[in-house]
Amino acid sequence: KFENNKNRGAFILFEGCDRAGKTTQATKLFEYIQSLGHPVKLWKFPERKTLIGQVIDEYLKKTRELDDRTIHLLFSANRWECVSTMKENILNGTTLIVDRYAYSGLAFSAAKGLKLEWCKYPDKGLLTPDIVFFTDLSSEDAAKRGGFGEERYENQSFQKKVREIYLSLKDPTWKILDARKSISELHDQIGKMSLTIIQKCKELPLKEDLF
Ligand code: ADP
Ligand code: FDM
Repeated sequence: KFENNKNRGAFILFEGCDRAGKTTQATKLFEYIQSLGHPVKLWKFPERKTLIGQVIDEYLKKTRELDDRTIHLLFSANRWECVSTMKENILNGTTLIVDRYAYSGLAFSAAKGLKLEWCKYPDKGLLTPDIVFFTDLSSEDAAKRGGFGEERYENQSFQKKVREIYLSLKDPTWKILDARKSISELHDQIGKMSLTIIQKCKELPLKEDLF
């Protein structure tokens, strides 16, 4: 373990609407960073394997109905139950590449009509990402990528609302990427920025002040 966060890993987050290329880019970045010999792990939220994650999985697959606020709190609890492991990894020098996090929580719940301020509160004080790659794609272009799946939220009009809310949430840690670019062009851009942030983070404290 390193003292005072010295030589910690970076917390790199991917956010974006469905089909925007988050999983493709997160996986490619993971392979790239690993090939350079840096300790790195790939994470994804919701983490469907935990007890709370199983309930979330049923909700997303539409085999369980839950009140909007209840599911919002479960998504948040699913992050909190992972946070100590995430922190331990980062402080041990491992870079975490995370596919979706609290911004997804805000965008999807607010798109259903819940107040943003109410939605933010349960995630207040979570580990703060060092950089957020937002793969931006219109819902029309997303629909062209093989159509939407069967899970809850996978339809064009809802994704349109989600995108608008996402874009209202951006802060200086966000890098908005045009997801219409080629997979390799995006990967090059993301790879360069990630190496810079990995170096920078070695000297910076890990923050726990989300929202
Ligand atoms: P997400 O994780 O954001 O839902 P995926 O990475 O699963 O998105 O990508 C959704 C679909 O779009 C996949 O079929 C993937 O191969 C394709 N795709 C990803 N990135 C691009 C890109 N830059 N250009 C064209 N198609 C892409
Ligand atoms: N989602 C994800 C939320 O509504 N809130 C959250 O906090 C998180 C992390 O779950 F529709 C939604 C977003 C998406 C679904 O799908 C997860 P993927 O395909 O596993 O990312």
